[in-house]
Amino acid sequence: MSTLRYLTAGESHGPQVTAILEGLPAGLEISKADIDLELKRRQAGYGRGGRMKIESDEVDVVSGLRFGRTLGSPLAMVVRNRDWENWKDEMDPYQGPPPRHRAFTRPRPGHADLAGGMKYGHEDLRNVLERASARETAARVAVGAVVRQLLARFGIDVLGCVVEIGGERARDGQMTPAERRTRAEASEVRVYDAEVEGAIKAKIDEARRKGETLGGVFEVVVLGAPPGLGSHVHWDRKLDARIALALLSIQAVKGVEFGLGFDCARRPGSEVHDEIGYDPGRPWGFFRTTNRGGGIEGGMSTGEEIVVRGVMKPLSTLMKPLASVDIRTKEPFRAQVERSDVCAVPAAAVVAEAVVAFEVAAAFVEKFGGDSMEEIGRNYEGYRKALREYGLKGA
Ligand code: EPS
Repeated sequence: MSTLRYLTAGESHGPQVTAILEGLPAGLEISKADIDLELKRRQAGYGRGGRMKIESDEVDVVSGLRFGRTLGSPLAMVVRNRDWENWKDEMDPYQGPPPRHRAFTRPRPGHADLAGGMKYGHEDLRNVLERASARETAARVAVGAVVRQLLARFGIDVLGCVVEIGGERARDGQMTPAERRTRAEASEVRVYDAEVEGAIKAKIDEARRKGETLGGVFEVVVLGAPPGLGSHVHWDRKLDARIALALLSIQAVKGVEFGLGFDCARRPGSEVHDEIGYDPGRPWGFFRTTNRGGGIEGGMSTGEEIVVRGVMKPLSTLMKPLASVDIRTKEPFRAQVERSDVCAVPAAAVVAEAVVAFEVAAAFVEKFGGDSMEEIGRNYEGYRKALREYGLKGA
């Protein structure tokens, strides 16, 4: 069984964020331009704050790649923080604190500040917030951009968009995934419903005026995944469980649902489960007549689209700060005001695409793994053939 895994490192105002992706097969063509495009998509979105005017993210692949192809060795990637220039003294790895240093001692309700301070014994909560920051997601998007290139070789595509911000919800319509993508990409809030886009932007403007922040819901759809990724045999091999973990690990994400999700609680079984059909003309022979389950049954992909949504809470850095306590003096204070975004749900949709792509790629490599792209290709072709034969049995 081959394993694809990654680690990220980096503080928000340190020199860089770093990702190491291990377990990639050799011979995968990687385009730097495609990684940079994903990084750029993550930076966009109406509602971002001043930081995104400073950063212009670009990847530097520093190991594992030669002449544009993976070697099979760990792929290390770096995204530099331009803002580091302004934080060199405050974030100096070797010496300090600098003379004008002021510790961050007023934790923001809803942020990692206080729980992290208590857990690690930090008296300057910057030691927590720097790593808790969603800046880290630049590294995850770089990883996602690489594995998407692997998935694309096997006809698997991942799309992310925003479905709701601040209570303004996109109407589903009957759009094809391609139409949705085109519209979401053209939208400043990554929403495919042009009418609701204006309402969302107005809500974000209003939140900014009021010193508020806004959350919302994003959706990720995986197209072209074969049946049988993940497994029913053990809890930590279930594809939906892994995707849920990945999405919940994105900063400020509070919930995840697949297909009908929480709406399953309000319907009888006959309106929840997807009936099964067979048509030798379909890619996998067997198919579901509906996709209420969101493309995963028993922890395994069914061959239908995988549809998952996540909810992001409003960011906890408020310009209209909530009540808190200074951790040194214990005096009640308004929480510390830090520069931040008003809404980052459009960015979260891009991060969600990346982490879902990673989980699907990890399950794919686990099932079809080999040391080279050719070997994975052979294994995948063998499985496709086996599925065709499975469908023809008894016919
Ligand atoms: C973030 C706070 C803001 C965001 C940041 C995440 O940064 P700063 O504190 O420097 O103003 O802009 O997001 C990014 C830097 C990014 O690349 O997405 C936070 O506290 O999570």
